[in-house]
Amino acid sequence: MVIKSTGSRYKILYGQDEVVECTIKGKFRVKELRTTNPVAVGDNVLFEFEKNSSTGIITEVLERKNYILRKATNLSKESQIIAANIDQLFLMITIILPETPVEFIDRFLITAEAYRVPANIIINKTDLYGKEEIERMEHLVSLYSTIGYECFSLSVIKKSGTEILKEKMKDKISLLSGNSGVGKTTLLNVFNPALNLKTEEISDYHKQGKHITTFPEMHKMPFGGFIIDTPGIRGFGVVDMNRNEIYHFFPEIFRISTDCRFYNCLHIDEPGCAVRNAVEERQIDPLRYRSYLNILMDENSKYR
Ligand SMILES: Nc1nc2c(ncn2[C@@H]2O[C@H](COP(=O)(O)OP(=O)(O)OP(=O)(O)O)[C@@H](O)[C@H]2O)c(=O)[nH]1
Ligand SMILES: [Mg+2]
Ligand SMILES: [Zn+2]
Repeated sequence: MVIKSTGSRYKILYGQDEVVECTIKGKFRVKELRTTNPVAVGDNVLFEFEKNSSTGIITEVLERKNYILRKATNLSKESQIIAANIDQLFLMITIILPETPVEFIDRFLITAEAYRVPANIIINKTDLYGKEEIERMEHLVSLYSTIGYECFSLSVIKKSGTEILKEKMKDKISLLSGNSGVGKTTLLNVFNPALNLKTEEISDYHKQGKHITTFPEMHKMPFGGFIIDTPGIRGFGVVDMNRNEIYHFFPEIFRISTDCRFYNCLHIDEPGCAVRNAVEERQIDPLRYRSYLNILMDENSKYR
C-alpha cells in the first residue's frame, strides 16, 4: 500500500511494517483518468525489488475501491488524485483561527457525496471559543448532524473529545482534510506521539495556516487503522459535476426536490419549487441553500 507520494518517488508499506522506497518506470498512465499522478496514497500496488537494492519499481496499480480527485484549478482538465481506497473522510474545521466558511464545508461535502465516501466533520480548537463561537459551533453541529453528517467537537491541544474520534477511526482508513492551520497534523501527533510530525502556529497577521504539510501521507495508528494527513486545502475543487445534478449532493435538498412541480427544477426561481419553499420555512438552512446557488453559479460560469 502506498503511504506517501511525492511526485515521482513513493513509499510503500510492505507486509506489516516494512517501508520500501519505490519509483515508477517511464510512462505509466491509468487509462480512463487524466491525472497528474498515476499512483496515489492508499493505492495497492505490485512492485519488484531492483537488483541488489532495497528500493523497488512499481509495476501495477491494483483496482481502486474509490478515489478522491482534486482539480489543479477550476478550469484545468487535469486532476490530481489525493488518495484512493478510503473508508471515510473527515473535514476538520475551526470557528476561529482560521475561520471556516459554510460554503467551504459544503464544497467538501458535495465532493464526498459525489464519490460516495462517508463524510464527517471535526470542529477543533474549542479551547479558544467564547460564548459567540460556541453558539456558531452549536449551530453547525445541529445543522450538519440533522442532514446526516456526524460531528465531533474537540480540542486537540487539551486532548478533550479525542477519544470518541479515536473509536470512530479505529481499524479504518480515514482521510483528514481541511484548511491550513486547523490542527490536522497536531491531531496525528496526539494519536501517535512517535510520529513527531511538523506543525506550526498560524500567522499572526493573516490568521491563516502556513501550509506546513505539503504532501498527503498515510500514518499507521497504534489503536488500529490509518489516517491520511493532507496539505491544507484552499478550496476543494468540485470535480466535473453536471449542473443539473449538483443538488443531488445536498441530501436534504435532494429529498425535498421530489416535490418540485417541474422534474428539471434547478431550484432557482421556478414556480412550484418545493426547495425554495422549504428554505423560506427554514426546513432547509438558508446558508446551505446559498452554498448551493453559489456552486451552481460557478458551474455556469465555466461554460460561458
Ligand atoms: N488552541 C488550539 N490550537 C491548536 C489546536 N490544535 C492545533 N492547534 C494549533 O494550530 C496550529 C496549526 O496546527 P497544524 O497541526 O500544523 O495544522 P494543519 O491543519 O496540519 O495545517 P497544514 O499542514 O498547514 O495544512 C499549531 O500551532 C497547533 O498547535 C487546539 O485544539 N487548540
Ligand atoms: Mg499539517
Ligand atoms: Zn425546485
